Amino acid sequence: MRAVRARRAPRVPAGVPRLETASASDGAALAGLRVRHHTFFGAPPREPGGGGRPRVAFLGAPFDLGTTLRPGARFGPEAVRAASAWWQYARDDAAPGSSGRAADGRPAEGWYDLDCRRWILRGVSMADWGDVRITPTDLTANLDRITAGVRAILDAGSLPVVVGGDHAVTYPAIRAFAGRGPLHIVQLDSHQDFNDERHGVRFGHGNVMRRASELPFVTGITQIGLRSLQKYTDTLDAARRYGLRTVSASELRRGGPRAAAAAVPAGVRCYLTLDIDALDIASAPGTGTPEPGGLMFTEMRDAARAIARRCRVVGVDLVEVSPPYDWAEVTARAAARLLLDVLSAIFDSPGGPIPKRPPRAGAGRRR
Ligand SMILES: [Mn+2]
Repeated sequence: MRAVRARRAPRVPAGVPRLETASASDGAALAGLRVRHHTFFGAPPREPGGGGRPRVAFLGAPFDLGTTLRPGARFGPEAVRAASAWWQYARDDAAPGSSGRAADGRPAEGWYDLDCRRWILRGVSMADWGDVRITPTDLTANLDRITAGVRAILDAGSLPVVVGGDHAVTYPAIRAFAGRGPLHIVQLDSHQDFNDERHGVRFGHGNVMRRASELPFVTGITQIGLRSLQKYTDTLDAARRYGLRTVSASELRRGGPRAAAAAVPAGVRCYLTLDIDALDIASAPGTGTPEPGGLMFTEMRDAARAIARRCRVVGVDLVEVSPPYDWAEVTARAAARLLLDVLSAIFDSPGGPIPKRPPRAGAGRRR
């Protein structure tokens, strides 16, 4: 290896302008430079005033004050945004005005899925609504702002996709559906999150499904992928009394993802909450409370897809991605791809949540 010679200006390859000498004539070269701000899948940010009515609206909830033991999920939204850059909503070599962005009023390009052999999410416009502002120690205000954000998305007529944050963000998200009709909650998770209170805590990530079960418009809860060890008989009793529908990780593996999805009542209005720790600890190490014995990516994805086709999904969240425990973006990347696959099952299926434009030519319907 050659020694590096000091005190010599680096050689600039021919044709690359030095920035300090760039002039108007270098416009073409400068056009190749960009400051990159990640949004989910490179989708455009929310338009001022909330116009444009994208069919999917992503909302980051960088909140992890509900976490037991290992915090870090507050960094989840940014990590999933960065990982999602691999799957760009619009090609960045497209000419301005033909980028397929919702802001242009043009259809989204979608992606061709080589596994499914069809286009997915073609014409499904998306926007990144940014993150809910989270302030230290103020639990009530933080949860209220999450509710307000989801409510605003619903008022805009878009499908809210909340990216956490720990699982505590799900309760304020579900609360935003008050007054909009009955809701069945489907939870993919290794834990039940059904504790009433521990040490006086009622809104942590381990209480979230209990709080959801108390909402008058929540008609039932189905939990899929369970396998954690439960210590509290009062929680087990409460789960039985409430009538939680449960499919354990082993049951899913034995019966397959479609059979697991059949535990969900067909045709219900459904809020789908995806805890990334439903995946096995090896498939998703970057999470606060990982559990061995979990699902492979394809098992979680296929179960979520089957649920999305069986029900009318009106809200989605993906929680508990915790980048400090991740490596090689394994977890963040799995989370981002899971979102695309679930959204495809929602929007590329007959009877999606929001009235659709007619299917475009070439947009295959195979599944
Ligand atoms: Mn959970």
